[in-house]
Amino acid sequence: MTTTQDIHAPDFLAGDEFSIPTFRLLRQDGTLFEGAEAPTLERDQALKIYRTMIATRVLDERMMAAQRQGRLSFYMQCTGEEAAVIGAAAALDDADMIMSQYREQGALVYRGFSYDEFMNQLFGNELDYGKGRQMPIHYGSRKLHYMTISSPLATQIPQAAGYAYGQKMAGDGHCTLCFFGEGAASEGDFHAALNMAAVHEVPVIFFCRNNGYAISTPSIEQFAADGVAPRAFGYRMHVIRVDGNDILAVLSATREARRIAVEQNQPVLIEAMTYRLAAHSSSDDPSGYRSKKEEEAWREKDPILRMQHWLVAQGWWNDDEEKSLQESLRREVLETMKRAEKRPPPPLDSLVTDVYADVTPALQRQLDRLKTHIRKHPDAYPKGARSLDPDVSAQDDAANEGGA
Ligand SMILES: Cc1ncc(C[n+]2csc(CCOP(=O)(O)OP(=O)(O)O)c2C)c(N)n1
Ligand SMILES: [Mg+2]
Repeated sequence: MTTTQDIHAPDFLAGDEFSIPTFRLLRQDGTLFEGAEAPTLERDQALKIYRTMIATRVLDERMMAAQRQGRLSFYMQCTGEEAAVIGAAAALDDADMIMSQYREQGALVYRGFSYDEFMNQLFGNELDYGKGRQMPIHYGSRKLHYMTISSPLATQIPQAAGYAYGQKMAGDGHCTLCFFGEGAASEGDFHAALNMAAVHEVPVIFFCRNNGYAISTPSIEQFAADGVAPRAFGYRMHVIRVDGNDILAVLSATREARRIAVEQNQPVLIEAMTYRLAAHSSSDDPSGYRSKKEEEAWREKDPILRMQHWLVAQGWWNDDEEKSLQESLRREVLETMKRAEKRPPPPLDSLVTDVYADVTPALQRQLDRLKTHIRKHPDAYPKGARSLDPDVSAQDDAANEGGA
């Protein structure tokens, strides 16, 4: 469909003719803006959201410290973006699909992914669902409808459009929420995905975390337009910009987006304005590309404190509860980490056993060569590595279980 309206002079429209407002409900002190109405939120769900925010931050702090101690090879924090991520997850049905980028572990915590499950993936031990084949932070859970993370940026965006098309065909009333950063939105895949979703009218929520940076590149160097939100018009899509540090606004906007997606089979774009308070990853040092002053200004807008102030004003939370929650979570992370570190890696054969229905001769040859190499240089491999013989590994398992 194109417009039929004619003009008879070269009257250009300028790209900056409209700017998109930001939807906000909560002030930093936990009070509502004048005229703002909090979304319906029962005490139990409010506390679940808040506990999830704290559990995510504690996990991030501890695992970053573990990386610095050399216990973990790599880590990425969600710090500062908890309201955007967890507010979005809390607006969904638990059976809706979530497709993430890599900084959205809070959504997994909200769905019930345990610290044990996080640690098994981070340490790539025998209980890791990915069998130790991926870098740390590539979580996923079939049970929790959370697609496994993949590193190449933006690949999840067209996949989300396709998955939501399947949901529409199945007619089961579910949608897909796809998280991505404003940096990933610079990939061609973003545009292909939005166009495909709009043309095929699929129930997908594209949730952009605009945290101001793609590693060291500030968003001002990424696009000239007013953020990512205006792009929705080009695809004829519903869109809203929301204060990503305001949990009530994120929850309310995402609930409404879900309603549009599921009831009208229409895609929606949400741009959540937020800030990555920590480094991009454990391999990054932000002091090279942004000022302490800028970071401090955003620390003042901490999304967790904003929700805490609101909860306290409701009479649903107090300092003692805060202290005991923080302490028990810290203890739990440390205990879980010790358990996961001690577990052996997956058996070496698992590298090839479920790639195809049967192990191909070429893969078998590679595995045999690898084993010969490891036998020749045993000192170059971790002491805790499994026996190279799967039968002996099975015996080890039985012995370990007996001794545990
Ligand atoms: C296709 C591709 N190009 C480059 C990279 C390297 N890379 C990893 S994260 C990242 C920045 C992404 O920024 P953004 O989408 O804004 O997410 P944020 O890290 O800010 O949450 C880049 C360039 C990659 N993983 N994949
Ligand atoms: Mg970013």
